[in-house]
Amino acid sequence: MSLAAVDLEVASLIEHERARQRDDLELIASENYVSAAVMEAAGSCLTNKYAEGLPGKRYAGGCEHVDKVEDLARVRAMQLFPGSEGVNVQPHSGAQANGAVYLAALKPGDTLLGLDLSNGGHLTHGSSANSSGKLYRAVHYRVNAQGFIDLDNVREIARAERPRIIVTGASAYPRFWDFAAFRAIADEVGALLLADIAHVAGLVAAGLHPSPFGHCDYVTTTTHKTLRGPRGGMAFAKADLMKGLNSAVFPGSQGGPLMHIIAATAVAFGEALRPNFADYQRQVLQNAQAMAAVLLERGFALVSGGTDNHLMLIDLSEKPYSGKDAEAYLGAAGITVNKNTVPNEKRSPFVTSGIRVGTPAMTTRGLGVAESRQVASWIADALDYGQDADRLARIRAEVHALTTRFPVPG
Ligand code: DSN
Repeated sequence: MSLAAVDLEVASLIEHERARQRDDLELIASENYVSAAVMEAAGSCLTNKYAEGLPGKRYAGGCEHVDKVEDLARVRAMQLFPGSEGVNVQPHSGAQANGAVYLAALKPGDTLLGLDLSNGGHLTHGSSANSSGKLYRAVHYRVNAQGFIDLDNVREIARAERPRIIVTGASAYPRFWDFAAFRAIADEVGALLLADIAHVAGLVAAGLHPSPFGHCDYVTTTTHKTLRGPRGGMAFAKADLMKGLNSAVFPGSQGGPLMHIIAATAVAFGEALRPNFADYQRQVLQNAQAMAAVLLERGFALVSGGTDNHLMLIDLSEKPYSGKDAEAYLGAAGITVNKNTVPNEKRSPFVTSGIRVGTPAMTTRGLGVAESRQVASWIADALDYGQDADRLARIRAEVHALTTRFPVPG
């Protein structure tokens, strides 16, 4: 029986969400649209299967097919990231992947050094609200006045605090990471080095962002952002650290892996290994450059003055409205973004003084540089005239006319 026949309430909510994703412009930097093939694998009968353990060493029978699926995902993951030495594709999310690395590498109370949350870091990089900040002694580095990672600041804190692990990577940082420089600091203080590349993994795979492999002891990522797979996570480690990492994932922190998601991940990685994936990532970057240029022309401040990657942070500190207001104005104009803290944030995380804008999803539906410039103009108009409901409605109609021309995959 179809979903609608069994449960009209849920079916109709899914239809509303499908329409929202189709009609509005998705600019949340951590989101993307998967292909129909990835969606099919994620919705497959593999959701029925328990497979605790690793391929060939399971705690349940009947794993002969899912073993091959997980092996495909692992092999393809390592092909996507040359220099990787081992991977576990079972973490249910990026947060789970980071938690497993910490479980493998740290003892409770050990010191972890990561990027400050309000400077673009992630909750799992030692926020006091997250287990990473409750179980471990978390200290943080910050960006400099220009909005760039301050390596002098990192070195100074590392020398003073002697962390057991240094965490690189971010949720809202628009510039490249210098993993070699972090390796030198980690070596100087005897720390392990983790790169959480959840945001930039697709760019790394395409060779458009420096790779952490060869520099870091551990690398974690989600699978659903620039990598364009199903919602999930994975964790890589140097060969001699893989056994500990595998035990930290299962039985350390998870039970049965989500085999339908691992199958969908294998499909997405197969897609990412095709040459047109690098073309897509190049377009993601060109679109981000085009949007940043228009926003700067229109007088908006961008954290660090621009972007090297798929996202930019509009700093609204000097504007008479907050990030929360801006998110609402843009939402009324059919453009979905998220409010975001900016360096030296004065407002609460629920209000903020910034918005984060990303190009992965809109690029997947085929928007190019000309459309990106148009979208940035709409953003500027919607922010400049946010109190004018008629104007926001007119922008929304134009947004919908554009999105009709660029269907979402699947
Ligand atoms: N929520 C993700 C993001 O938007 O970057 C990170 O967890």
